[in-house]
Order: sequence, then structure tokens, then C-alpha cells
Amino acid sequence: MVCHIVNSKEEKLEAPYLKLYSAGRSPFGKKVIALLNLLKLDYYLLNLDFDKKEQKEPSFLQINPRGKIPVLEHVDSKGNKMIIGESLAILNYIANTFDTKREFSFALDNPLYYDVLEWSVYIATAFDQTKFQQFLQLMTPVEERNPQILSKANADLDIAFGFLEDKLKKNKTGFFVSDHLSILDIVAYPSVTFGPGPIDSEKFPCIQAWIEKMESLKLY
Ligand SMILES: N[C@@H](CCC(=O)N[C@@H](CS)C(=O)NCC(=O)O)C(=O)O
Repeated sequence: MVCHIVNSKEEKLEAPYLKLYSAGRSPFGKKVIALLNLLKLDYYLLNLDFDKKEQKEPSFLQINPRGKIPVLEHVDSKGNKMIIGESLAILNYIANTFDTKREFSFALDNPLYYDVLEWSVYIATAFDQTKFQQFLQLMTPVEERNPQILSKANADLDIAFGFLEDKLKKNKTGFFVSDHLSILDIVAYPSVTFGPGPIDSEKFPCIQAWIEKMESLKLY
């Protein structure tokens, strides 16, 4: 695997290639980078500068009209171009295109395909929203915080962590599904560890052990 850093949006690349538009510490970009690295794929990485609002420049809006990273550009050896945004969609595209041995993903006829899909969607929607609510409050100076919103976010997050704890406990392998790392772990890791503060390891021992394992894998 080689990650080539691209410094300019104008840099011409030769087919075939994979180019990821991301931004420094983005948890969503990290999810994609983790899978590209695990599959040992060669890819170009262009980190947009949010301070300069590069994600809202017309040239990038042509690539993703919603002005968000990550976006993957894949040009195959025949010059066919695929551009895809949204980390979950990108992960599925990479898995179905390059994970032909199904090392980190599951084929459509495997029930685990839908288990991964269900939990990935949950993490990318309700879980991430709750985590973000808490993050926004914790990043606000104490005197300006809204205690109701913070305590609701804390309570919701406790319930959400409970769901993940139960899922890990039931599976018994230290991973969310099957006996090995899958795109569900890859989706969950940056979301679970996003923001300040450690998790309550007494209440959520399986999540704590899983975080330590994920950390040791050095995915990005
Ligand atoms: N649901 C999207 C979320 C992507 C997202 O929120 N990206 C942020 C960076 S972490 C972004 O591009 N923000 C720039 C902006 O909103 O202007 C995904 O999963 O890819």
C-alpha cells in the first residue's frame, strides 16, 4: 500500500488510480483511509484546507455538490471514472470493487452483509448525531452551555453505548460481527472515539477492550 499525498487539485494523474479527497483529522475521511490501507491499495490523498474553504470552491462542488469530504475518485484502466461521496457509500464501493476475497466485508448473499449495513447506518445516523450534540456542548465554554441539551446527549449516548456494548458482548470475538475485523469496526471506531474524554470502561468493558484492539491495529 502506498499513500501518495497530492498537493494540488490540478495535478494530473494517470489511469488507473484512486484519489481520496479528505481533510486532516476528519473521522469520516479516516474510515475510508483505514479500508484503503487494510486492502493495501495505492491511492492519492488530497487534503482540502477547510480554513480556506476549499470544500466550497466551485471546482470541488462539481465533485460533491454538498461540499463535504470524503469523496473518492476511481479511474479504472479503461479510463472509466467513478466519483462517490459519503463515507458509508465509499466504503461499500471499495469493498465491492476491491475486497474480492471478502477479508473485511461480506457478499450480498451472506446475512452478515445486512448486519453490517444495519449497524453502520445506525452509527452514521443516530449514534453520530448524539455524539455530535455532546461534542458541541463540551466544546462550548461552561457558562454558555445548555445543561438540558448536554444531559440529554449524555443520557442518549449512554443508551447508544449500551447497544454497542451488547453487540460486542453477544458476538464474543472482540469484533462487532464475525471473528475478524470488518467494515463495521472501521465505521464504528472513529465515531466511538470522536471527541473529548475516555469512555466509562467499567460500564462498557467490551467497548474499552475493542478500542484498545482497534488502536493497536494502527489503521491510519
Ligand atoms: N455523512 C458524511 C459526513 C461528512 C462530513 O461531515 N464531512 C465534514 C468533515 S468531517 C465536512 O466535509 N465538512 C465540511 C463542511 O461542512 O463545510 C459522511 O459520512 O461522509
